[in-house]
Amino acid sequence: MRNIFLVLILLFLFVNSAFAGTVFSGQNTEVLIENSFARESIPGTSISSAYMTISNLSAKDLRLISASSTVSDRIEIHEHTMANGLMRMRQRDHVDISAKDSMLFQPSGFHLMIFDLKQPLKAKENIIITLHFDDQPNIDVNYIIKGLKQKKHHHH
Ligand SMILES: [Cu+2]
Repeated sequence: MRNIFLVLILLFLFVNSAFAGTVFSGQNTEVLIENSFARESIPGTSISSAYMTISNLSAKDLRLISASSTVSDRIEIHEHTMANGLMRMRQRDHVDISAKDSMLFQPSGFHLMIFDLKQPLKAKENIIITLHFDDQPNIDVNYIIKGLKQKKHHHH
């Protein structure tokens, strides 16, 4: 009886955290995408950026080569770098994720830059971005749109 109770608690915690924290976003057998979100677009602009964690579950290196979506015909892989105390953004051809490793796409590092949005992204909506890899099937990833509030914007 006690064990059943414990299992129920664990189940509750698991389900709860699955819905609250880590958001299931997209997966195949070798690649797992978690915690994906994009920024609400700044009024008057047609750009946004998208973030996620990509985990390479396979035994060989993984290469992200591009991203595409119906919301925009132009999504680029970008990286923020510090140069002489200045934050710079540069486009990258690809991002490599080592075997059994994860890569965090976050506001101060790698991100997907979305240009030429066909319509503004609004908080709490969702968009699908398809990630393309050189040696793995594409993955359709669900990105929740987060409001602008806290983070400073980045401009091009
Ligand atoms: Cu960028």
